[in-house]
Amino acid sequence: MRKVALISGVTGQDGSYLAEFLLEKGYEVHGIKRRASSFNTERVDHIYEDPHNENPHFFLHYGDLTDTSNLTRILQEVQPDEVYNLGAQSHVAVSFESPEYTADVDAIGTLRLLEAIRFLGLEKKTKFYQASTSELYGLVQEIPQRETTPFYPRSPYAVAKMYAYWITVNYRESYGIYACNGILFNHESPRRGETFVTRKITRGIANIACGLETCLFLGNMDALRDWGHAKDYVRMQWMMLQQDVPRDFVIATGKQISVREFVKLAASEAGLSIEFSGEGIDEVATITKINNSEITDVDVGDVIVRVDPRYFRPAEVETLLGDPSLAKNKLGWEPEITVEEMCSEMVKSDLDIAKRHALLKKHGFSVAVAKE
Ligand code: NDP
Ligand code: GDR
Repeated sequence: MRKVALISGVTGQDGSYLAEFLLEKGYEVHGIKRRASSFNTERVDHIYEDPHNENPHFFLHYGDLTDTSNLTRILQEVQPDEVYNLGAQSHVAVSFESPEYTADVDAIGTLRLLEAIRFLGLEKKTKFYQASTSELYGLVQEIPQRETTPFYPRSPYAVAKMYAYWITVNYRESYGIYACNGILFNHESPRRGETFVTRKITRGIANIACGLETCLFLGNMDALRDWGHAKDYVRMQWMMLQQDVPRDFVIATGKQISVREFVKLAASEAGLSIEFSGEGIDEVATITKINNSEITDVDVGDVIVRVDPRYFRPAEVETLLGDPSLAKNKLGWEPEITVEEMCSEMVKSDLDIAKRHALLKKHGFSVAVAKE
């Protein structure tokens, strides 16, 4: 009998990598996708299977974390061995704009899934993974952060995720559900949403190198993050559900760099040496050398990064650095991809896209370049 997994947020970065990973392990994978006015399955289109095929392994269900009856019906139909709750309004800055919706999806959405497990009597059958976050540490109380570090959330997103963290612990302790939290630090990939800072940077640099944009506008460049690769992190999500006893783990690389350093890394991957100068909102990055003969649309001396205070957050998380020792000691998990390798993969992928867009533009087709 093959195992059955249900993934909320299957159309997102992690959901798509996790679905691939579980399919390779022989699972039957069910994903929840939201109804949208245009296609939103780009990240999973390559694993889509015609449901008319004999013995398909991958299924998509319309659903929403704000809809209790819908979630309960999907769980009843699928009878999953494992539920991965990855669905969320996952953008910290957006959570300040839409705090109530973020709480509904990220906090109460988690409760709805756990209640559905209980209501359907699946407590002994279904294991539950909750996508918790390093944002819980917020205003950092200890460096590096580990499983025992106190939480101090700094955004509506983080506060909602704190509810989700504790309701997961509570349902484990109250009803004996195999439920656990992966406290994941930032993880990225070429599939990262375009408005998170790493992808915004790799995409912006690629667009600049191909003459599609002239300047990248960023917020707080001093922020320090512990950045890993999503592929390493979804492997750990699965490992956490394969233990005898459920437990919460910090997943991180144990290294941190600033947003500014990530910009330098991305520029250098694209063949541009840059230097930062100025302070505060006047800080800029200027090209000092061009190391790639294919780049003809920019010159030495061009300013390609500026600060836009619009991207500052009402409350910022300045520094995050995780201690993944427990995951290493108890599960044998270690990240395999470094931040440099990840940045290189992201820049290459965004350069391919930008080159294609530049070609389209040259031949008279309009190309939308999102600025967020
Ligand atoms: P993404 O933003 O890429 O994906 C989020 C997914 O949730 C998408 O599939 C999205 O659907 C779906 N979603 C959003 N709102 C709803 C809703 N109301 N009902 C159902 N589904 C919804 O996030 P990631 O893949 O990067 O992250 C996965 C999870 O891990 C999230 O919960 C995030 O908060 C958490 N996390 C992420 C970290 C990271 O660094 N990436 C670190 C720590 C935690 P659609 O495609 O239609 O928008
Ligand atoms: P984060 O990721 O808030 O850590 O949440 P994000 O990439 O959005 O920001 C990281 C840091 O970069 C600073 N920053 C900018 N951020 C964005 N998005 N855009 C900018 O222009 C910009 N300039 C500077 C931010 O202020 C911040 O300090 C991510 C999400 O995936 C969450 O879902 C997840 O829980 C956490 O990581 C761990």
